Amino acid sequence: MERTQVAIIGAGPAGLLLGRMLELAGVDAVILEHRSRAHVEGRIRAGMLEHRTARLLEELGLDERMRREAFVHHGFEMRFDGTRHRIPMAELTGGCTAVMYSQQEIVRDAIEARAASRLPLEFEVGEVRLDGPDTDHPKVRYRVADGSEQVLACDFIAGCDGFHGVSRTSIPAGVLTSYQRDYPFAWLGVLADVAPSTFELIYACHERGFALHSMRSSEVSRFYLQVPPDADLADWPDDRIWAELQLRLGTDGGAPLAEGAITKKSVTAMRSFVVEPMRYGRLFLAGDAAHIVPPTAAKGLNLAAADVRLLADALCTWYESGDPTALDAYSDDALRGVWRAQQFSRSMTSLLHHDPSDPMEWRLQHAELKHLCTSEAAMRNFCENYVGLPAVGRVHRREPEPT
Ligand code: FAS
Ligand code: PHB
Repeated sequence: MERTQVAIIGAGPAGLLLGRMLELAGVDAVILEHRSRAHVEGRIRAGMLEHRTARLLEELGLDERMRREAFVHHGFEMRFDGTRHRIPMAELTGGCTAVMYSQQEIVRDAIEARAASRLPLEFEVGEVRLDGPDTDHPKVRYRVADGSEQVLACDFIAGCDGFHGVSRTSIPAGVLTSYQRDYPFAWLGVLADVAPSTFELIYACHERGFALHSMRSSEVSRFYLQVPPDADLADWPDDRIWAELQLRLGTDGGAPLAEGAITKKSVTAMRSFVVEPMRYGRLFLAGDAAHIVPPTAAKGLNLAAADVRLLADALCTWYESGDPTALDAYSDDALRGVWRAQQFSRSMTSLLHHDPSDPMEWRLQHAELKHLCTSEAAMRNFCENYVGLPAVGRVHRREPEPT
């Protein structure tokens, strides 16, 4: 039987950033991931970091490539009825910016850092099972490539294994309360080998549906189109995607989008989901394992980082002093930020997507959009939510060895 202090299930942003914070504090952890390294590093997901997430990557020493390659945005555009409106986000939030640096780059940087530190991160493990998460001596059982079973004894288990993971579903029925809302549309996400048409993001509210112009680098653009929840990629050939993007993101007299080869397309369902509490004994849930937000406001990855910053602070405090207060407060502290992000993500999703079955809602959305784009107070409130909450939780450092 192996032993560690914290067993981390999942090598997505939550698991990897938690592992890094525990490493800096001198707390032992093992990360168990059931997909391959290539699969984990190749997943196309989030693209925008809140101010606090970018600062956290700097504190963790994971910012070297981000500083070189990321775009720093001070504002974004709203488009509707053929008009365009720039929202000066940084000016309205005391200088908070958004950083365009994709999730897969963060995952790559964090995996490389863990390999450089020669710390345990096991890919392609199978049949992960949690043993006694509600006892003082939990274990994680899993199989390795040769089929043999391993048993990892630990003090704590961090369930960072996403929405479809094993951690949340290991908690007995009746312990958790879950909240879910499914939306009557999905996002068709597109990667294209073409330079972004604008430096900043463009959100478009159009009667044919929502569209977003984003980016991954100076040569790669990222787009999203609102599609029906059961959309089939076979119905979306490249020329139809470009035609829809040009229509929905177009403005009166504005230049068309630059087009290029589409290299990836996928459909993502839109849902809001939260479980309470985010803890069961010595099992702590973080990130998508505990909550899912519609991607409209780019909160998923940022919430995962906020959760594990709180959890790492609480775990390190317990190891340093035996004080369980922060561990006992983790779920409530994390859920405050989760519900704030859920409310804003729901609000931004409702504001920008079109439900043709509700003409009155469409009029109400336009009234809100016009107010948002003309009232400084409305813009300030929107931007305060968009840039995210201030960081909570301390990044602990290992005490230097006595000389
Ligand atoms: P993750 O799902 O990223 O990571 C969980 C990890 O656990 C995975 O590597 C998985 O393989 C592993 N795992 C699962 N079960 C396991 C088991 N039994 N044993 C061991 N390992 C296991 N967010 C945004 O902010 N903006 C976006 O544009 C955006 N787009 C998205 C598009 C898609 C298609 C999806 C699915 C999500 C998107 N998100 C977006 C949200 C996304 O970025 C998540 O919020 C983020 O990945 C959360 O990170 P984790 O909590 O680490 O979960
Ligand atoms: C993205 O680039 O993935 C992205 C950016 C901003 C959003 C949503 C998604 O609001």
